[in-house]
Amino acid sequence: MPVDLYYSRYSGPSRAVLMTIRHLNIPVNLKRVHLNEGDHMKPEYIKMNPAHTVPTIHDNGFSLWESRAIMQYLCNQYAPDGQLYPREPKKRALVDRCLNIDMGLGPQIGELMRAKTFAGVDPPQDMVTNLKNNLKVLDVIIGANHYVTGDELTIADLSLLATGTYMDWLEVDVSEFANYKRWYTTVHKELPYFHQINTFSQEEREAMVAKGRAYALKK
Ligand SMILES: N[C@@H](CCC(=O)N[C@@H](CS)C(=O)NCC(=O)O)C(=O)O
Repeated sequence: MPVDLYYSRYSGPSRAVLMTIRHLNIPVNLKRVHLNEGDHMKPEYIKMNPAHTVPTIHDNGFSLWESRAIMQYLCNQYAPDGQLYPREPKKRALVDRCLNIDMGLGPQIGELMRAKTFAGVDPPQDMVTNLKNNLKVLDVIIGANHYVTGDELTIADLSLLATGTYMDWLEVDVSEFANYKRWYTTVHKELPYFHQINTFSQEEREAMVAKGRAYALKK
């Protein structure tokens, strides 16, 4: 039976899960959630996910939200011996560490997006500095690795790549993080599904921003 994925096309965490699904060739029913129209606040959605976030999956009677937990579950359930979420404890710990760092980036990106994109104001400098402090740590972790944690692609790459797409959108200058920049530039090109999932036309971006502003004003 296919996995139901409730997602928003613009949401980084949703895109990270979708990349995992595509990478593992898991049959999926895509269920689009329009955040700017309040789909996620409807009682039936909140019943499934009281945190009212995307992504959420429903797999054969089992509901789960939090993108990184979903990615870990999908690997455990559908590709337990695969390299995307290695079984070996130390390798897995390095993946988990990067997923946790990525989780810390989420709210920082969210704040920047609310200021820059939706409110149209310059974000306070400390917002940018906090984000850059995390990018600096990632830059050191990546070092000379090809992928974030070593020689193999893992869900840490997929999660961080989805987050990385916001850097361009929010005009965060990553040039001082040479390893991070090299990793992002090289690895996203290797994934055949990356562009279809993560690229938006200027028109799509503008429509999303306009709807986001209107929804924020209505609330
Ligand atoms: N840590 C969560 C974050 C999910 C999240 O905040 N998603 C946003 C879209 S990117 C959302 O659903 N916002 C609606 C809301 O919080 O009500 C995850 O990784 O799944």
